[in-house]
Amino acid sequence: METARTIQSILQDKSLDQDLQMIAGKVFAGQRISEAEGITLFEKGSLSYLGALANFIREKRHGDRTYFNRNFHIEPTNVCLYTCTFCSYSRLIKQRSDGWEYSLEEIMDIVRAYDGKPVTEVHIVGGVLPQYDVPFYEELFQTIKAHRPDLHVKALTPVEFHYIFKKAKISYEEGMARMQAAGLDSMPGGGAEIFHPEIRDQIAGGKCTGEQWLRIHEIWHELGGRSNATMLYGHIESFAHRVDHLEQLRKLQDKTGGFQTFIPLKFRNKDNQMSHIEESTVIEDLRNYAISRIYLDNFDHIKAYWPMIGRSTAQLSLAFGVNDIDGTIDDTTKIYSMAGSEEQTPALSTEELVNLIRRVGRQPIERDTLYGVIQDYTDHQFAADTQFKGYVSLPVVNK
Ligand code: V47
Ligand code: SF4
Repeated sequence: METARTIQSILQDKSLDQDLQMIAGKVFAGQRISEAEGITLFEKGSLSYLGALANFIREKRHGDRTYFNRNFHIEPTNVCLYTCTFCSYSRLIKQRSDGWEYSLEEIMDIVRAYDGKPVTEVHIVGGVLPQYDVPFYEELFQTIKAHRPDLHVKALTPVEFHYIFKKAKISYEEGMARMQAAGLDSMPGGGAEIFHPEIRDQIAGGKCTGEQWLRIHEIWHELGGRSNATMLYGHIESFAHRVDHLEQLRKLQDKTGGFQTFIPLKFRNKDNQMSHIEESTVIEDLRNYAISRIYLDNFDHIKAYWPMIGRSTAQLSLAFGVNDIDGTIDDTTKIYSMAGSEEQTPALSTEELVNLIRRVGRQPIERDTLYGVIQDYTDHQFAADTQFKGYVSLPVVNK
């Protein structure tokens, strides 16, 4: 796609705001933008301007390549002792009698249900409860690995780790080393929310702090592990809080290089304590993807999590800096359907995911969790290849 011309036309636009002009020049030259410039982008950047810059970076790094994987989720429980105001799992919202609390055997039944299916990753995350402790997770990871050694275990977040290590009276260092020895392969990006205490204390009080979240990822990276990072946006935070969050991630990434993917998570407002807050618009969602792509110059990948934003916005996001749309999921996550996402039973076959990416002119690549290429589907013909209707141009960025 002709994005270089698009960013060049921005550079030549004499009527453009001076600050935005400067930032476009930096992005074109591959230079890092400052925190103040990040805030300027949020305050003044139009959708088409941000899209042109983010797509320029995306295509410089990845061309049209767009990654997905074949995965399934296990949520051991949908009850939680914490009371995050945005979460439909919180005990304030959910009566324990409405919930599920799987035993190790029940979790293994789910793992075994995928025997013989070509999934490469299990993503395990859910609420925090006392019975899920260090010995429980050690046994769980060991049992999964003994059953299916090639299945990548992407599990838990610093929220659980902080809680279980404190309870076991062990250090983060010892705890993460034990998790790794038991079979933990990588860490998903959850629990990050907004790091700044002004916001975190109001929406996620009591669970690990922003500093603790970052420290646990740092220790994991020092052990050679890889992980993801998220940001929950579109509730009570300001643009400055979002930029502070991105800055903390960029700093840690400079130090360790252990993050693979950044996943902005749009706040969904059904059945939680912040239901009165209106959800962000699709324009704000796309602007947020684009600014994340521009700001996080040391992150390889920006992911749109389609079960949360829906398939159409996921397609659009591929023109706003996103180069990964997660996985097939197989209707195994409830976090977003319970919080009001359009995707009430999220599952896509490989063919559907491939076509979703192809229909907006990008190249679908199946990856493993660590971004090893499993298969390039660009020219792949499915047995009954009836869905792909050819490239449909996007109106905003390609003008
Ligand atoms: O930490 C909870 C978020 C996260 C709501 O690493 C909500 O590949 C919006 O982190 N509205 C967990 N968001 C999920 C997560 C994740 C998902 C997909 C891929 C990866 C990855 C990580 O979900 C929580 C919280 O920030 N969340 N409730 C809600 N109402
Ligand atoms: Fe518990 Fe996580 Fe929900 Fe907070 S976001 S209430 S820690 S499940």
